[in-house]
Amino acid sequence: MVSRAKTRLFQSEYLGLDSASLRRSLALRLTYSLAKEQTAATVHDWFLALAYAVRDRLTDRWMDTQRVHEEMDAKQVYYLSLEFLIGRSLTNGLINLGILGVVRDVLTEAGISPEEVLEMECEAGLGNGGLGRLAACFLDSLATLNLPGCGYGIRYEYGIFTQRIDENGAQIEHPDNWLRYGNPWEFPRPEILYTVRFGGRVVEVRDEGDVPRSLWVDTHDVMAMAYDMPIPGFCGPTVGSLRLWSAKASRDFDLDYFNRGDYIRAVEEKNATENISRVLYPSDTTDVGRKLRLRQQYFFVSASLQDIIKIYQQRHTDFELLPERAAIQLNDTHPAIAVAELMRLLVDQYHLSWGRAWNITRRCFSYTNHTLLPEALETWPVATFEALLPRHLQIIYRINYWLLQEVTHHFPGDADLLARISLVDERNERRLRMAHLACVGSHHINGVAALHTELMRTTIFADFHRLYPERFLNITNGITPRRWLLLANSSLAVLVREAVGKCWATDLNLLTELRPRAEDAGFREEVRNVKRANKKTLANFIQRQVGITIDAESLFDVQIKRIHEYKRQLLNILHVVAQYRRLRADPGLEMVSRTVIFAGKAAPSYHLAKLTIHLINAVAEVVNHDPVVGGRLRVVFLPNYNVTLAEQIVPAAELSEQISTAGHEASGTGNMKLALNGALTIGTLDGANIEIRDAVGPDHFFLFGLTAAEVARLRRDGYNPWNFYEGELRAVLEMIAEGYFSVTDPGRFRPLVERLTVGGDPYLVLADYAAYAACQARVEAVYRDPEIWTKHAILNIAAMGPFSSDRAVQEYAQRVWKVTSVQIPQRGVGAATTNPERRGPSCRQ
Ligand code: 26Q
Repeated sequence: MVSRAKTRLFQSEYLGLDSASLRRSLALRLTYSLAKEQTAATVHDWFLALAYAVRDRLTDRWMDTQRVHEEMDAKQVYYLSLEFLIGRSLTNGLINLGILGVVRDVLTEAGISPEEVLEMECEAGLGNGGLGRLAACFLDSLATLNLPGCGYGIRYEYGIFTQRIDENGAQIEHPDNWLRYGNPWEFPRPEILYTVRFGGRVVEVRDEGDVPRSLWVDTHDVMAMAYDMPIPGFCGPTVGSLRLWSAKASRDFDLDYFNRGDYIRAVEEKNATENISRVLYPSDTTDVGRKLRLRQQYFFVSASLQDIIKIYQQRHTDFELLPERAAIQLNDTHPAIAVAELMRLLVDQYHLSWGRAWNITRRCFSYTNHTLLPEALETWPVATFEALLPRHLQIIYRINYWLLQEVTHHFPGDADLLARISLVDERNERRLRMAHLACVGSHHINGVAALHTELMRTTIFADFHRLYPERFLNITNGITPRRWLLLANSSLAVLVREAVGKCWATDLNLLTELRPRAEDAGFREEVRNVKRANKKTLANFIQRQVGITIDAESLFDVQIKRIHEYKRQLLNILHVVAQYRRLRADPGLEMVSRTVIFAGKAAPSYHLAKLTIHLINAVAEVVNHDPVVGGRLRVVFLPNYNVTLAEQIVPAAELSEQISTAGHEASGTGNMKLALNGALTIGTLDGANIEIRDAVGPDHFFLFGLTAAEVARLRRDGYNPWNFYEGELRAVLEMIAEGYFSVTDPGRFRPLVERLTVGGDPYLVLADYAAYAACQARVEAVYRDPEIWTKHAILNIAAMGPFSSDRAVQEYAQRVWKVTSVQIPQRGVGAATTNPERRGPSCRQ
């Protein structure tokens, strides 16, 4: 065995953070990992060589982190999520190691363009949107705050689909084959392998002590194999982990067919089994009753819990202490089956009594809800569930029995309450309510913004709140300032550092020190210059991507998010059409020149969302080519919205569209990213908009529209969109319905107009239209004065401290998980001798 001291010596020689060490690493990696001469290396080879060089420098810290956590038997956070929308890792790794600048120089000296190299990376798009990106921001914060923890999810072979726009302007989905060229960030762990069972039946037996036991037999077994990714903290010693499971057919399963001589059948079965981890479901509402989705959920939950227990058992024999060593967070109901699975493991496998097992289980889990939309609340038909997980169904029934006993005890004689709270929805086809399972099995239940939590307490979970009021709490979402400011907008980051010092990236509340600078004309000028440069960069990008020439001096008005009716991209595009009509009616009209930028994916089966994309592109086609407009209005739909694209758009945005129907957007996090980068928000009183507005002050936020209470009242009293079908709005809707933007197929967009009229306009687009248009007029007036606009922008940035994911994660750690940070000794020798700068404070940049 080589001692750790010797290893460190090796590291100090080879894995330094100075340019000489990095140069040597790149050369070694090109030769020995890629077998390429420098002269023959492709840009992608350089990308891989650099990724390996970065990875090597994270690995020792990563192993230290794991060893120290193990030695200390530290309580760990296990973040269970079906989605982790990580994005690219290379720039993030370089920044967190503090070597982005050095590496740029090394590559440039070698005649390689650093930008081209960084562009080679395929992003890890293992999520649909906000919930998945939140999981990624939280992992970044966990590591940066030195909190012991690990994410668990699925290593999808195909992430969220690649969106292309066809020549007509419609969305086409392509598979996201992100692993095609290899993934330098993952460490396959073929030895970390668990069996996950499906199907079969349950037999009741008695063991040697005459104790009744349930045996789950005749199952179809799938193996879960671990792939680990390092998650570097920012300029600190901790490197956290993300463990993703991949499905592998079990060998026995194959052999059955092989032995019967059916080779083809054996291969087909193997593929079918491994389909479990093949693809991410590209929907952000329930893909109802999809069996594969339930398989995915149970697959990753079972593997993760087995892993958590194995880790626990390295130091403990008695399960009593499990809740003191493991805090398991359920990211929405997608992993809620974990409640039944932990019970099964404790009772069936480890022979704990039901009562003890339940007590332990309940103290391990906590649950975050991310949506109030009824169609997004997961339920499974009992029949589907029983076929796949018969033992879990029994366990859920037993949990339900005790739950209903408890309800009866506290609220005797209330049959309606029992029916509402039951884990089984008995109306129509019997279905299991996963949110109820998550609630009953968790010690804390949180919403993701103040309004959302309040609505949870008073609407969807009102009954649970009555039963368990102490379990409910709010933790407003946050975003990592490292990726969303330091990485995405380095020139603004430089200004911020000059103004408030270098620690802002780990102490975002320091941004409040920018407030007085709103009055400083010189600073305003600098902020404006940064924004102008970012806008030029985005304008060039748009030119290259979609061939549209835009005026870099125009107002960059941005709506970037999943396409969904409640997010109301239609409200925005209706207003664009209205502006276009005004220009046609009065070609000499004086208006602020605007570029309205959209990006976002629609679920492949969500027809109205896809049609909305089509409409946006159709309007763009007409508006952008009409000489009457003369550059005063441009509409751009940027295809394939993902983390990487967001990093390009966000720094250039000036107006942030957060216009969901009040009461529908649980939190939103794009709103935070845009405000942090100096965009002003036009928004409703929904989700975290409310808290953002409170933080920046009402004078620096463009508010419009009905409140959640007004929305509820209007719906209750009978909302009639025809009451708003008049004037300019009516003319706009008629233009769309009559085929102005679809001359070859005049009826194409009629379903959208019908949805807003005869269809009842479920998200109150027409009701809010007039207020929105009036608010946009106020936006225009303010934009005419760049000094005032910039003042508002600076005050927005200054108020973003509370929206750091560090604050959010810190709240979870203290209020929910009860975990504390663990100091990992800084690697004295390795890094420090070669780069004395690394001894500096942890917030060094
Ligand atoms: C469920 C069943 C079947 C298939 C897919 C799904 C599914 C997948 C993803 C359901 C929901 C999601 C994602 C939801 C989501 O992203 N919610 C967003 O979470 C953010 C983080 O809390 C909030 O900021 C957003 O407001 C919320 O919409």
